[in-house]
Amino acid sequence: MAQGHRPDRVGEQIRDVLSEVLTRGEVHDPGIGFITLTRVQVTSDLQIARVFYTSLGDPKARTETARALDRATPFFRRQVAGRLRLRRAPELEFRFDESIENQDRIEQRTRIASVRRLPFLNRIPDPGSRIPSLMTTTPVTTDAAVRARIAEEIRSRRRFVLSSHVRPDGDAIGSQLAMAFALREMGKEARVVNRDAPPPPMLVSPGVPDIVVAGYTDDPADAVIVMECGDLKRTGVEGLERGFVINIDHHLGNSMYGSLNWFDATAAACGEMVFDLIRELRVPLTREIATHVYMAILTDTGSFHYSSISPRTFDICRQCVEAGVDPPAVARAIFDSNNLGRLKLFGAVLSQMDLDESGRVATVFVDQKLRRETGGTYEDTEGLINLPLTVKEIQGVVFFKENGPDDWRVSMRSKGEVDVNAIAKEFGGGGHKNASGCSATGTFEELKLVFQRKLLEQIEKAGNGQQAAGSNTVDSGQQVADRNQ
Ligand SMILES: [Mn+2]
Repeated sequence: MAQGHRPDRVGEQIRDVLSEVLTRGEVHDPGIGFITLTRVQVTSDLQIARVFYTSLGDPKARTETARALDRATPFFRRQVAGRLRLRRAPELEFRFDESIENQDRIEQRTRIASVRRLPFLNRIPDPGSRIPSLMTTTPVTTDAAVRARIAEEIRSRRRFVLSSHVRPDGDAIGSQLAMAFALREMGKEARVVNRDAPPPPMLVSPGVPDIVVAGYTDDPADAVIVMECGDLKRTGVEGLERGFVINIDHHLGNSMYGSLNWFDATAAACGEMVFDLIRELRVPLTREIATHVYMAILTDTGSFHYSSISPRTFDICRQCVEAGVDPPAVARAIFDSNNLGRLKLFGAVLSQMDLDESGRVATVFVDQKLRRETGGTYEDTEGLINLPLTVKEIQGVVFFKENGPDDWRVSMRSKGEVDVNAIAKEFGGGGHKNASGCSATGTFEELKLVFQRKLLEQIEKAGNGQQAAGSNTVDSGQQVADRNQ
């Protein structure tokens, strides 16, 4: 492949990059459907690359695919330029491969490949190695395809361990318990293993008593399903890595650690994905399952506040309510179950809130001293960070929690286009655009100035925080983003 003349070589490289991008599910446009790249033809001046593909489906689906590819073209081109280190990547033109002969061949391969279970799909190729050439002639996975694969694996296995991130939130607990109830409906065995106990408001949830709180498991069963967790290490549960791991998540930066990876950043909650999977498994939507899905969505959208909400979110919720969920009861259980220590802690933290000179960046902190005085815990600070954002002028919040001397957990929230994920990434953390976290060391006073400055920079980049009234949008998974540290 390294030989041959340059346009051919570049064509093959482009095909490899695009296959990889598609296979790893980096494009989240369901319109793309189930496509196969057949060949890439590059003009001799390297200006244009024609990317030929086939797709399975009717003419309507084909049109959709063509449109989706059009929309994604700038993204693909950036990927090509970045990965092949080209100063100027060729223009990409996607073309449906009309050759019937080719179509037959592909369909045949599809069948063969699915029997062989495409072992390399959804695995990150070793960065040092070439992408297997087979990949370029194999159907790429899309959300629907990988979900179908996961369903197939679940049907063929009997015992499951379910896990999620440390300090689980509503989406973690909701997704896991919905899945656990669904698996049990199928007559399977499901064990939920988390390093930390569920937060107090979720303790009323049916199924919580079955959660095993442990940092180790010596029995990864027939498969491990990790939901709502960006990296396997973040489960805090050792021993899971010895199992067949199914990774289902919606966090940007998911490390694709599973034997099967289903990643969908467009989901407002991991619970949405779990819902779709349960439907795929044709498990009836019982009240227990529906309640946990609803809880996941309610909490991960900040009670339906955030920009990640889509029509799909409400469609799922509608089905949950039809299945017997009682929304006011769930809301009361989750939001109106504070303890007094938490309320006092909120009061103490907010009374010490600091605003920068612009009045647009708020800083709050909790140290050990404050915690002791109010009798609250760090878990009690959940949700506190969102309160400063209810002030119209405030565009970003930094929340410092003291881990130890000069050692802080830093959580950030922002509105609209203000990107706090960019700041968190500088410190080795991450999350979402409007909700991110990291760790930092230093004195509170110096860190406060550093983060205030960085947030102000992001606010200015986003257009001085000049936003339309009512654009108080915070991304999903915001409680989780705190923990992405
Ligand atoms: Mn989530």
